[in-house]
Amino acid sequence: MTSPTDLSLVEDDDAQARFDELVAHEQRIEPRDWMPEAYRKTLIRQISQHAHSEIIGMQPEGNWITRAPSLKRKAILMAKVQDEAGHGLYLYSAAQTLGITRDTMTQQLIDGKAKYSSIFNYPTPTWADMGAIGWLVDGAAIVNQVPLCRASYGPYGRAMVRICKEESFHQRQGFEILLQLMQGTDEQREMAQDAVNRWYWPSLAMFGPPDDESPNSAQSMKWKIKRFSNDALRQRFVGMLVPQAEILGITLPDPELRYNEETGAYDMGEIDWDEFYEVLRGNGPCNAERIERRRTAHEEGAWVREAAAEYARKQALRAKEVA
Ligand code: BYC
Repeated sequence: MTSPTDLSLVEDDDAQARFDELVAHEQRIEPRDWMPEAYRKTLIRQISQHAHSEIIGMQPEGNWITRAPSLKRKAILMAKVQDEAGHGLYLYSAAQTLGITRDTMTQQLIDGKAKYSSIFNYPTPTWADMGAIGWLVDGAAIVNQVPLCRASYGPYGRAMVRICKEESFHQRQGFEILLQLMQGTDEQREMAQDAVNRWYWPSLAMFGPPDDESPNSAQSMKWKIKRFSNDALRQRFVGMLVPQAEILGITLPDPELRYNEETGAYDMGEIDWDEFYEVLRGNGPCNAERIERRRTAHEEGAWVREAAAEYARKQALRAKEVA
């Protein structure tokens, strides 16, 4: 005789087989589908961290909106920062389909319990930082995120398609800021080079720890959430930067960087992984400031959330009265 527990095991086995088959055949897993608990958890982890990165990522650039050097630059920068807010919202929505609420994710962020990209814990002291962020940070984001458009989880992959389109505009605007500075005065060229010197290594670290120290990669690749390893994407990024740096006339600050004919890839110097882990532990130059700013904005925005909820309540009441 089969007990109820045995039956649920049989069901789970069938569901697991169906899930495996969908993933193997490049089909999408949708919110209504059964999925292993570990797959759900991994997605919530990655998508919520990604959403937080977009939201915190508004701060380093937001710093320059009121000080942009021209009306045109200000309008472009404002549009870009608004795009980041939009990316955060698509991603929070995708994460919500997995059974976590936006309130919970926000609370985790402002309590300092959630991770977000290490890159946004560095300061933006000059206008050239807007160029370096666009060229390097958004450039890294594109290389990392284009493969995520094919992530096995439907809502995540679809959100990434829209995000990647906007990221390419972001990357170009950064490149163009640097290009203009590099065609300017000696002082402007120095400012551009200095910004690239400061953002280059942290942008390489954005791809995550080396493959042999990346605990999540193997499983995420089996599930087809990630399609390439951290090191493979980092390598692709450097290959993309070298010819662009030549056009800009900017030097990438790695004396060990050279093309290796045998491997067909660039050899590069060692990333400062101690610095990376320190930033992840909350000890980067701007971690505390970023979280504090987010917490304040959340608290100061409470009246907007309350007003929206009250408006929705009144609308629902009115609809009921009419019916
Ligand atoms: N910063 O096993 P691993 C943007 C963590 S948004 C902080 O390799 P995984 C943009 C990792 O979470 C940029 N933490 O992990 C926005 C894990 O910790 P937990 C964000 C990092 O998930 C505005 C541990 O280290 N992009 O571009 O397989 C303006 C071990 O790592 C970082 C995304 O989120 C880091 N850099 O791979 C402009 C893309 N790297 O969770 C631009 C989506 C690693 O086990 N995410 N960690 O405690 C991904 O592709 C992957 O999550 C990662 C890491 C490649 C980042």
